[in-house]
Amino acid sequence: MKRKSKRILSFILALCLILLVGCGSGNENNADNSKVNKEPNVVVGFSQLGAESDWRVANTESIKTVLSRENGYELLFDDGQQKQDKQILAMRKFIQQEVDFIVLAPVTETGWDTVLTEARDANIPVIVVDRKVDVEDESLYLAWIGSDFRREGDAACQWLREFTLAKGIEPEEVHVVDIQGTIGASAQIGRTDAIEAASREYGWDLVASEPADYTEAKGKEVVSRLLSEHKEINVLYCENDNEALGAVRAVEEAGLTVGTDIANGEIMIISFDATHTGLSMVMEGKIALDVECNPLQGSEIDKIIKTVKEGGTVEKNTFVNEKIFSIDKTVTEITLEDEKINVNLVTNLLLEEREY
Ligand code: GYE
Repeated sequence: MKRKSKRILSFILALCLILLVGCGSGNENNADNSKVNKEPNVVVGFSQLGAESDWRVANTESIKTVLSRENGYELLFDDGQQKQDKQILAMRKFIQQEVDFIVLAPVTETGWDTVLTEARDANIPVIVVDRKVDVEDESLYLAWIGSDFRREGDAACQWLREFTLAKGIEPEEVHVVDIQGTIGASAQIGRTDAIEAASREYGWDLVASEPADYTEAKGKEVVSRLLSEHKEINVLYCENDNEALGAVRAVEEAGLTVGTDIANGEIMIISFDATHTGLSMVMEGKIALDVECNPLQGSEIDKIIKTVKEGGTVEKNTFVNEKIFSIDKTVTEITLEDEKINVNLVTNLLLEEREY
């Protein structure tokens, strides 16, 4: 009897042991699985050109959010502080670290051939975002995602032409200044080309063109000086919202008024980006027209990386879809033939209706 109960006891103990071991190994497996899931399988080096504007901050945020650890990425981020040398150094570091992909948001278009060749020799595909690179051999980068900056500029000029014609303002009464972005950046080249071409074609007086590096501080400084030098200025074509913000401050500090009555001394502000601050200024009546520039490029980068990982081929150029927002509530869609993305930053924002 005693022996029998001992046997039963050892049987129960053995069963418990098996169950415990079983549960234990099960737990371990679960722990391992969750660890595996969190382990990044794609390492991306991202050389962002800087943090000069609200647009740029939104662009960085979009890329960081999508290329996250939860989504299987390890993102190595470097801020180039608007200096090409710094960006090249960062790219060389990424190459040494043997990252799987490099994402490059280049400060200017030229000067990338050597470092892109180094990346290609190391078999690291480079995805260019926002501004373009101007290289001899296009196979030096895998793909580009961004905006049609010339088209954005043309949309702004078209709006200004229609607006002034409707008001009965003669072309030679339009005295416009181009507050340019960073010289040599695609966004600057496209937007500047557009205002130069429109001024020639429509007969506007393009009083001056000066760069303000896409920043509010520089925008204010340049506009203050130009307003004191050229009393006839009545349109400020600012190549981004931060410059436009600086321009509004400069106009007001000079004792002048921003608005659309340019035949009677008001100064009209045209801008690009359509950030929240920019659109708020449209609603306040301080910016007459804001052309959207879409910074949300993270998910498109993710798609390209996934396609490559699955052995597929990717589009060389992907354009983002954009709109214009104006004081007269004209919301005109700029539809690009080969549009790939349709993420509009501000589609829900309703602009106040205004007479002009
Ligand atoms: O308009 C400006 C930023 O390259 C599109 O750069 C970008 C421009 C954008 O600093 O705000």
